[in-house]
Amino acid sequence: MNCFAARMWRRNRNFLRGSKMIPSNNVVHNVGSRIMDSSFIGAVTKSLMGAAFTVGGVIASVGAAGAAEPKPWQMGLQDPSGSIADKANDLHNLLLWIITAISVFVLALLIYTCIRYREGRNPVPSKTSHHAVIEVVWTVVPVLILLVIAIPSFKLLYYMDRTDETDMVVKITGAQWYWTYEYPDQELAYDSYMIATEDLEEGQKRLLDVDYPMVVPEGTRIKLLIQANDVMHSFFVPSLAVQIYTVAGRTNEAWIDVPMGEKTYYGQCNQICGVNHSYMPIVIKAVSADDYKAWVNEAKEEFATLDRPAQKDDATIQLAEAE
Ligand SMILES: [Cu+2]
Repeated sequence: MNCFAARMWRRNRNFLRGSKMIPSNNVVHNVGSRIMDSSFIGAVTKSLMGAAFTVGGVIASVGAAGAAEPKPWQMGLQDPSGSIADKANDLHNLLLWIITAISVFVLALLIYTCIRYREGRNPVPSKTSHHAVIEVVWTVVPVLILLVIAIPSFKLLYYMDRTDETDMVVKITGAQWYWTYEYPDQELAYDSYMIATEDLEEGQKRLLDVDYPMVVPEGTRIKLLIQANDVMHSFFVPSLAVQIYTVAGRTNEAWIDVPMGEKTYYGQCNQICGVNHSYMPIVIKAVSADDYKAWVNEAKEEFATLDRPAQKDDATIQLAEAE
């Protein structure tokens, strides 16, 4: 608020007294802005609220999308896939309406005050500094708004936190600068690297496609055990609404609800992790149950399996040689 507007506010005899309107409204802005993006209404609201939308901008730029990948000039979130993403999308839409209404209300109030209480029309300023009713109103209304936001927000938080009803487990390790996927039940593990631009084949996406994607069966709830080999990374797949940090020496837990339908989900590391941070995309490929079984058999042959006797023997020989 500029000085002129502030002066005008102070002059208002009956309505806007003091400066308490600012902190109480800012609380609501900050809560809402965490989950905002720059969809159409968001873009309009964005122009009103400036920096409060930084998080939304990041979400939109990293992974805005049609099916399960970013598209040029995408404005909203990626289309949600699975129950978690559906619920997150609903919450986002609710917040978008609330924050838009608040922004429009504050802007209208500001314009009205600037015009109605300008110096020319209101030469003798009010010296009133308190008004009990308006102070109660601008405290209670934001509290009620926060309650309306908190209820669906906590519901989603607890829903996302529940990892006990999953069908399978994938262990994911972030490293500079690739991902390792491990299927403990299948005794299978392999690394997934981005395909360099010069090696791209027809139809492959630059900076997004990888040599070996994480393959999962469609219609499955998958528990993710996530850790890091070196620095912090973050496993982020927007259309499945999963984002979780990888931390060395600690295992984080999350789950994804992969819906029915063969589809490829694209994501990226979104924790600055070094010079090649932007070159460690994530690809989750959902395939039919039969294709998944076939893939597991092929992958077991192609990749190193855990507990390979040959590997242990090699290690023993190397150690013996070292001594
Ligand atoms: Cu990273």
